[in-house]
Amino acid sequence: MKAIDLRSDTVTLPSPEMREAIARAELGDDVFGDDPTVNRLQEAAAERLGKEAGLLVTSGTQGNLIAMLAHCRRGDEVIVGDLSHTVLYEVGGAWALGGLGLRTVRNDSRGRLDPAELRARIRPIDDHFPRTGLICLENTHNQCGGAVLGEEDLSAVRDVADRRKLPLHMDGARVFNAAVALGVPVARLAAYADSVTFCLSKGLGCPIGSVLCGTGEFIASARRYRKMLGGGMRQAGIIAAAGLYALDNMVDRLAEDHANARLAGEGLAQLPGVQLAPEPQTNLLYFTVEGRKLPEFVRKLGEAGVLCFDEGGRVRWVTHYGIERADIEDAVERTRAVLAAGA
Ligand code: TLP
Repeated sequence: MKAIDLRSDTVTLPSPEMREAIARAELGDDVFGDDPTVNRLQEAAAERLGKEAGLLVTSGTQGNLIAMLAHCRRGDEVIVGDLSHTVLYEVGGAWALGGLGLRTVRNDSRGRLDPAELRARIRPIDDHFPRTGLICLENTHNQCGGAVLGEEDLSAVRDVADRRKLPLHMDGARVFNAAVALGVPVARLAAYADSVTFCLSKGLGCPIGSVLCGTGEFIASARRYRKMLGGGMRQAGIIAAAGLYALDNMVDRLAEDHANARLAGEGLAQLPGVQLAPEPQTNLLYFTVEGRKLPEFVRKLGEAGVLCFDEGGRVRWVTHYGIERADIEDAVERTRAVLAAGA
């Protein structure tokens, strides 16, 4: 039985063409700035996002932490959504390594921040308070079901940031999914943020890496923090070659992943007790199953060859390169059988 791995879009394996690009990559020592492939990726990524410069980093977590360090001073507070990946899943790096506080604002069900609530969380200038140093947004929003923040949502937050003269960072781990879902160039979304991290290792199908983009001055500072965090890599063109290939060849196909998530949603919604939570907008699909113990249900799905996670009361399926329409149909049928067997 073929395993259908829906745990994350991070499980994607490089395509034969991507492996070919990796094998052919021209290399140098990137800590000396000598790796031509890394340099090309950083330029291509920055151009694509409409920013001055880019920096290849090891992961989305490292990119977000570097952005917080480079925008803020020790002791500052960073405002983040209460359901953001940064506050939930990045090991508290901002606190532990940066001496930065994370101050949360409620994310609504679509991953948005209410401008009035956001304004109220920004600290007044006062000797008693930490300084607010940065606002962060997440697009697409993982815990909010892969929800897309559109230009209106982004501009509302940008407006608050501008009025309070605060920088805005976007955790755009899946920002290309957002752009494809909206049918706009990714630069349109990136334009609302001073810095953006996007992941190569998720829907874009690369084995490793993320790129942080921003102004030239910001990236120069980010580069120092990357080194401090042990992220100065050497012949990293091996990684960058995959990224360059992905920017040219793996972006438009994200629409297939979105269509597959919708297909999965339609199939699952027909099954007894299954409730989508919420309707999928991109490649992430969350659902609840009434009257079942989820850890047990997810274990039974695994035994049936449908690999996925129980994310605190919801099941998550993620569609990605390597998962075809037929796999989704199969996964829904296997789920139907698991439910019928009473798991
Ligand atoms: N998300 C992973 C897990 O950590 C949960 C996943 O499978 O979805 N921002 C967002 C919005 C993310 O979803 C992730 C990874 C990251 C940042 C961190 O990226 P990495 O894993 O490269 O550090």
